[in-house]
Amino acid sequence: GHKSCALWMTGLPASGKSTLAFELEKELCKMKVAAYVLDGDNIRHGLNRDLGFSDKDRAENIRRVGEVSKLFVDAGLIVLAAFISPSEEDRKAVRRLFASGDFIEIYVKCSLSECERRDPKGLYRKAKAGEIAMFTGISAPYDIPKEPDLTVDTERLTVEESVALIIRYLTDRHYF
Ligand code: GGZ
Repeated sequence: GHKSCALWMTGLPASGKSTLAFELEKELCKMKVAAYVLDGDNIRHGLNRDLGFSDKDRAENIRRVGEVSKLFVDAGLIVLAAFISPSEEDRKAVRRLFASGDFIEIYVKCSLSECERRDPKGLYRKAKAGEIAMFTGISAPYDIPKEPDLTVDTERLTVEESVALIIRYLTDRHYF
């Protein structure tokens, strides 16, 4: 068996949140642990299709994802939530929904210059050309986590090393 929890990945666009979440999901699946990824792709096209990227809409996006994550945790899963979640205050509000130990904030750390260099979807380029307003890192803020439970530096670690770090964090604390 395993202890269910929400692994909340926060970081700049292109910092590696979704990549890490899906690799972790694969790894947990191999370990027979029920895990599920929530990210912008499956949430913003469905449940949150009414929301954009204003501060108010991001806050509501994060609030809803927090509530959904809590339901998944109640159902016994390990939830991998990969959202920029730029506001420290909004992340704290999500943490308060959970019992201590059920919410693990993971700062997916990567410098802005490296995120801009990766730019897998060309969004930084568009944001800098003024084609996307309120783009995190360019024209919208990102609060660096003050007290994350874990920091994963994707500029220094490979995906495999990052996944191993998170698995070890959970193993050390007896989640499985
Ligand atoms: C940030 C944006 C924006 C703006 C569209 N700012 O790399 P992606 O494309 O696939 O992932 C990003 C995703 C971010 O959604 P989140 O739900 O994680 O954001 S938040 O937690 O702040 O609510 C990006 C895309 O949406 N995208 N416009 N203006 N990211």
